[in-house]
Amino acid sequence: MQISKEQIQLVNKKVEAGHESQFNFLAQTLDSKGVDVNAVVKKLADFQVAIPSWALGAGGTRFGRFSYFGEPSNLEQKINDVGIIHSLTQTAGAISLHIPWDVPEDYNAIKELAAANHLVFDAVNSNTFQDQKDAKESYKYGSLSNVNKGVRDQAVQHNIDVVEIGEKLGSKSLTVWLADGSNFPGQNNFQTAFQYTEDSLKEIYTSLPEDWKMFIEYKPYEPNFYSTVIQDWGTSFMLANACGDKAYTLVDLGHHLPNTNIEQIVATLMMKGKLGGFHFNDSKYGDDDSTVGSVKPYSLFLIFNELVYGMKNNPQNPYPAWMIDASHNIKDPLEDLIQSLEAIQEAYAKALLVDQKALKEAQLANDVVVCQELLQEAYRTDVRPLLREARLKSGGALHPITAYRSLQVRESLIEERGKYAVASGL
Ligand code: PSV
Ligand code: MN
Ligand code: MN
Repeated sequence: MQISKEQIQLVNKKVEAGHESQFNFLAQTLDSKGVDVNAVVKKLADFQVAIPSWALGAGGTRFGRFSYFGEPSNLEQKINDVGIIHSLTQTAGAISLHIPWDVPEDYNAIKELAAANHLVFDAVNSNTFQDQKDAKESYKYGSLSNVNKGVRDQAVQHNIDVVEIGEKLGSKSLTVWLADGSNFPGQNNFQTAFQYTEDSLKEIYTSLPEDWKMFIEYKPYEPNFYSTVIQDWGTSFMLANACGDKAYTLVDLGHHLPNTNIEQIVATLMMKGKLGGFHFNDSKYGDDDSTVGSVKPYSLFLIFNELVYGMKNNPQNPYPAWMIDASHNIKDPLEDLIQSLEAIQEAYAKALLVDQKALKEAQLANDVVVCQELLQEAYRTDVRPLLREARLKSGGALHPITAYRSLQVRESLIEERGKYAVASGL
């Protein structure tokens, strides 16, 4: 199923007048504070976040999985789903594939389908955390860090194959997330595991095309529960530096121990020009993969405040690759992704409203109270009319969830695909 511009316009018509008065009121208020409202709306309209192919089906836990019905069961259907989200939000103009789950059969047909849905291919993700059918070696005891050279070689080759697949689709980056680690003290030699990982990553890096980037993701625990080889941003940063200029750290919001100051990590990485990629989600306990902004919206705002500062003041850092990396055990995955995009845009818009000049002055004067006031002034602004205006200007829906429901998208998908289709992936 596809949603046409006309269908969206029709749904928008009913709420357009209300939006106009809300937007005008906010625009006037912000204008009187010296905010360039048009510039903010343009930035919001330009901001695009990739959707991972594995987020389109209902997630699950090791205790079970509850289907949401009408889920995509092949790459074509996954692209169609992202196309639906993008037509409603105008914010999801890219899809991120996971190999081998998403290997295209017909590359040209897949590229055409993506283009018809106005999508590009974001980072390709390798998978050395699962054993593949007929694979010679097993990743039970690690992949790039494995003590067995045969296993390391297989994992390196897999990453090189993933890059080749990505090249055929027009991707420009490879994301490496390793499950490697140990479950019990004494199982691994930490130094050897680190050294093998560095050597393997360097080998992958050597066959990276000139205009590609490599993103190295970190995570403190799970699936291993005693140690993880790439456990934190410092480890990822060291490995990226060892590889070279095209290698970067990737921050996944869920991959931190509780109360870690993620905004400070973001600031440091950007200052060093090494923040390459970003995965959005939220968490209460660990890598919960909850909807971004659903648990700690103020933290998300503080992180965006550093991202906005870095994008303006750190030309040494490339424009980061944005992606949602969440799961939705009980929600309609497409509705959850729409909520995620809204939360991301909201935090971004609020961060754009921070009076950076006044903040600098207050910091120099050590006026702690004013510093806090300035951040909270921006955070407390209801910026949703700005998001709606950005969507309206780009042909999206003023209220994407309402539009999704009134256009009966899920019902059509169930009719098209059947109730019990199953997506490949996590
Ligand atoms: C596992 O924690 C994970 O969520 C990583 O964040 C990866 O990005 C993703 O799975 C897919 O491999
Ligand atoms: Mn991730
Ligand atoms: Mn994760």
